[in-house]
Parts: sequence; C-alpha cells; structure tokens
Amino acid sequence: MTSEFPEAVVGTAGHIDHGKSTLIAALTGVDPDRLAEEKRRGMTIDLGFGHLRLPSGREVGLVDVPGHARFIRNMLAGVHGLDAVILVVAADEGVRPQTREHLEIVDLLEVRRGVVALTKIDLVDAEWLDLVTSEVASALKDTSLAGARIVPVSSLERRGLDELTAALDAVLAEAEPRPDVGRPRLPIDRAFTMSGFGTVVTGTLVDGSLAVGQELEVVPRGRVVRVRGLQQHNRKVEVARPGSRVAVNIAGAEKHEVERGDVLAPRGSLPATRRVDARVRVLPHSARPLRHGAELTLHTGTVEVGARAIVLEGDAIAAGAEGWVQLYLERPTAAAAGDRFVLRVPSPSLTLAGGRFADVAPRKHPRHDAAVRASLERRAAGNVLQEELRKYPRGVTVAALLKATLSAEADAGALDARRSGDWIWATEHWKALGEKANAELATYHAAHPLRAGMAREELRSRTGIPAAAFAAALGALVEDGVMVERGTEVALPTHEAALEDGDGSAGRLIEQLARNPFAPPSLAEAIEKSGASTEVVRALERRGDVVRLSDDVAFTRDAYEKAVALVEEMVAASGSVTVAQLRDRMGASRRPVLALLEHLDAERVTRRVGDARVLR
Ligand SMILES: Nc1nc2c(ncn2[C@@H]2O[C@H](COP(=O)(O)OP(=O)(O)O)[C@@H](O)[C@H]2O)c(=O)[nH]1
Ligand SMILES: [Mg+2]
Repeated sequence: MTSEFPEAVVGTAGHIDHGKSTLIAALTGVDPDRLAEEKRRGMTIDLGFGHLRLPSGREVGLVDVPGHARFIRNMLAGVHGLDAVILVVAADEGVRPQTREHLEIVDLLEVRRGVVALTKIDLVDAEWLDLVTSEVASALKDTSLAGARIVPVSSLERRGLDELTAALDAVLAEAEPRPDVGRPRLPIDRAFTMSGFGTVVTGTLVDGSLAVGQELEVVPRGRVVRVRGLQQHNRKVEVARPGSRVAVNIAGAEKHEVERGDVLAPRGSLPATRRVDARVRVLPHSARPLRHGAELTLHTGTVEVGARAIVLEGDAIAAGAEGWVQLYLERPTAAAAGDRFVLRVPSPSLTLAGGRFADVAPRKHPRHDAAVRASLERRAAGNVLQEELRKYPRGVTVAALLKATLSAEADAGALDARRSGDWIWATEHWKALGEKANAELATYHAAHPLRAGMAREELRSRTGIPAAAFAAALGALVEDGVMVERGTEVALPTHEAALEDGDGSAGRLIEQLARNPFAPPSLAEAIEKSGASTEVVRALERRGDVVRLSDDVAFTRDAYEKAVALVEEMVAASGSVTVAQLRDRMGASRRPVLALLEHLDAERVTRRVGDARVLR
C-alpha cells in the first residue's frame, strides 16, 4: 500500500539549542532525540526522524539535524534529498554561527524551498521580535531561501504551529514531483538491528522505486542483499516511491556490513568512482579560495570522503566564484551526474564550496584546456549522454554507455550517433572512422591493384576498431556504402581489381588455354608458358575469364560456357550423359571432361547417378 497523498521529505536546520528538536516533537508528538546520550546531554548528536501529515493531507518525513558545529557531518548526511527545510532561529538569540553555516550548506545543495520557524517567541517582546525578523530576512538574502516565510512559533506554548504547517504545505505545493528515472538509490543514513527482523537501513529514496523481494547491492561494498520488507512512516508497504523516507529490512547483510554512506541500488546499476568532474561554487564569504591541489572533505548523499581538488583553470577558484574541478576521491564512492555535494576544509573545520557532479567517470584532464571545459559545459547543460559518448572515439556498447550515465534506453534514441547492433559511435567519430577506412582501402588498392580487396583483419588493425565491435562496424560501413564485402575481403565500392599487369601475361595465359579450348594444357604449363603470376591467375578467375575446374584444369570463359551448354543439351536429349559420351562430343581427353563434370557436380548443376550424370 502506498500513500494516496503526495509525499515529501523536510529537514531542520539551525544553531544549537534554538529549538529544532523541541519543534519536531511539538509537531509530531515524538521526541526525535533517540540516543541515550542525547537525552542525557539534552542535545542532538545524530540525525533524528519523524513523520507528519500536513493539513493538505501530504505525508512528510522529517529529518532533525544536530546544530552543534562538531556534528556538522551528521547534519550534512541529513540534508541530502530534502524537498524543503525548516530553518529554526530562536527569537531570543537571533542569527548565530550555525544558523549561517547551515544556511550556506542548504544554499550550496540548492535546497530552494523552506520556511523559517522563529522559535521561543514566548521569551521576547514584540519590538525585539521585529528586530530579529528583519535580521533573519537579511541573512536569507542571496541564499536559496531568500524571501522564505518567517513564522513566529512557541513550541512550549504551542503557538504558531498551525501557521508553520500551513506555510510548509504552501512551499511543498510548489515543489516539482520527485523524478522517477527507474534507477532507485537509497543513500543509507542509519543501519540497525531489529529483533525478529534482522538488519534495517533507512534513508531518503531517490530516482526510482524499491519493491519487496528485489535484489539490491550495497555500493560500493558490492554485497548483494534482498529486500525482506519496506516501511514508510511506520507502515508496511510493498513498493516505496522516490522522494520519501524509507526503512528497508534487508536479508544478506549483518548490521556491521552496512553503514551510513553506503548506497542501496539494484545490482550493477550504480557505479562507484574515485574520480569526478564537477562544477563548484566557492562561498562568497569564504576566507580562502579553493586552491589547486587542496585536500578537502566531500559530502554527497550520506557519504563523507576525502578528496583532492584539481582546479582545471587557473590556480584557485576565488571566494564567490565558480569553476570546474576534477576531484580525486580517497576511496570508491557511489555517485551520479547531477548529484549535489559540499566541500569542506577538514582542519580548521569549515565549509568552503559546493556544486554538482558533471561526470562521474571522467578521464584525467590536462589543466587549462578549453576543449575539456567546453565539453563539461555541454554536459552541465544536459547533454550528458552525448558528452559521455564523445569519450569513446572507437565506439562503446550501448549498455556500457547507459550504465555510465545512469540513463534509460529511451535516452539513447535522441543521440547524434551511428548505432549498429550493440555498438554506438558519436556521429563525428563514425565519420572519422569511415574516412579512415576509405583512406586505408584506397592506399591498399593503389598498392595492390590486382587484388580484389583487403583482408578484413587487416582493415581492423589499420582502423583500430576494437575486435568486439568489428562485426557491427563492418556491417554499418557496408550499409553506409563506405565499402563492399568481396568474399573474405573488403574493398571500396568503386574498386575493380585490375587485370593488366604490364607485361601482357594475362592475355598470354588466355591464349594458351584458348588454343585447344576443350583440351587445354595443364594450368601449371599454361602459367609457365605465359609467365602469369598467381595474382594475375586469381584476378582472371575472379572476373570469370578463366574457370578453374580442378587444381590443374582451367577453361576459358568461352570454353566453359560452351561445355555447360553441351552437357545440358545432351541430358535434354537422352536423359543423362556419361564421361565417355561427353568426351566423344567434346573431342577431348578424359582428364578435362572428368574435371568438368566433377566441377558441375560441386556447383550442383549435375548429379551423379551410377556412371551417368543427370541435371539437378
Ligand atoms: N521558552 C521556550 N523554550 C524552548 C522553545 N523551544 C525549545 N525550547 C527550549 O530550548 C532548549 C533547546 O531546545 P532543542 O529543541 O533541544 O534545540 P535544538 O538544539 O535546536 O534541537 C530546550 O531546553 C527547550 O526546552 C520554546 O518555544 N520556548
Ligand atoms: Mg536538537
């Protein structure tokens, strides 16, 4: 059973002790601080969760984050996949350091919807409230939450709660529905054991649905698990939809074999990477730029991983500026193009920059290269698949291409590309390949005018087409009219194997054979007398000017045609023909007649019946 109402995930943000957890408890009736240590210290340490039905009926999963600067990494694991944020500011204290830091993170992760809960209004007078309200409004300026509604609240006195949920309903009504691209991913934020059930993991599901019974992989560990059960908002469901908080009961992994930062995804669907290309924006108030070579901490989804930044242009990206970087990750990390991330300086701990991944399987790039940046720009503008395809001048399988970009089969249809069987080439590369094949064949024909064409394998090695792609490429090159197949060889469509060898040996060979057409000299003798090379003989055979009946017997075209006509005529007259009868009519010796009839048997013109031949 899935909810009949739209769903959403909302998180808190704000300075410690400003009333985030108390507000969630007041809204849901459940204290989100679940750890014993949190209860003892009266402070949120890790993420807390709850759920709420808004006045519109919308089901909202809630993520309560810690405000303390020391637990910012837990906060970062909580903000992925949010539809909206409740920024909590205590009216008595106003904007404090983590108010700003959380706001920066929300801004870098492009969470565009939110409301401000101005809490503890029971502690201040109206005049002060006005002051704080304008202070908050100006803090929001130039962030993704600019202009967000500021709702005065007292959780203790339960004032303003209805206004807050109504405001939340209003911003969520404007949010686009979560995309379902059929590639579910669940970045895990919690893993625990439930007695009687086994291992349970939770997270915010994105990009696709999960179903009970499905086989999944824990990325990047590679462990394969099965979905035993699914829950949303404490209710069992058969299918969980993207854009909701989900608890997954998994079979096949112990609690210690999955942890925050891992991602659940269908087996083989989500690659892990150690290198990504990304567009980054450095915080406007950052005290330092993002320097080339900087050792940073990357937060994406629920994972935190060390990263070294290669600045692709210039030596640094200044505060407030944007640029392209390649990030080298400390260990394999599940990531997809378009995912958002935050970069922090590990020590002293501070937020530096954030952005989106453009390419999660990039090559190493030369720095200061305009072509690299242009390709990244096109990717960022949405041409992900086309740019990915450009990486493979020698072609790529469609399956590998789709997997690398987490794209669906349908997306491949719109590509500017040549597809043949399982393989695909960007149009520009396909053209270049055709030109290369053309040039190689032209050179070859010029060097070997007597040969019908080039051996396929030779074409393959000269063009550098991967062996696995060769059959598909060859078929498409023939289909495109770049070349033709001639037996086991390939040639330009315009190529005619030349006969003239310069010394007239071809003519002399024909002459030798034609002198006594039905009783020619042995082929070896004719070759020797005419001085024809093997190539000349082969060329004559190919053209049909000489018909080879056996190793040693060859007729001219004319003699062959006459002999066949004679056989047909004799069979028509008396039903069959024997070697002796034909020999008498042809006035030849037994050797060429036998060779002729055996050749005709092999060509399936005649069939042997006892001593005689009949027509098939
Ligand atoms: N007077 C008053 N105190 C509040 C209100 N909301 C929270 N508090 C108190 O503020 C303290 C910190 O609250 P908490 O929810 O833990 O803050 P958090 O760190 O933002 O989660 C607690 O002692 C709460 O009882 C409120 O609306 N009015
Ligand atoms: Mg708290």
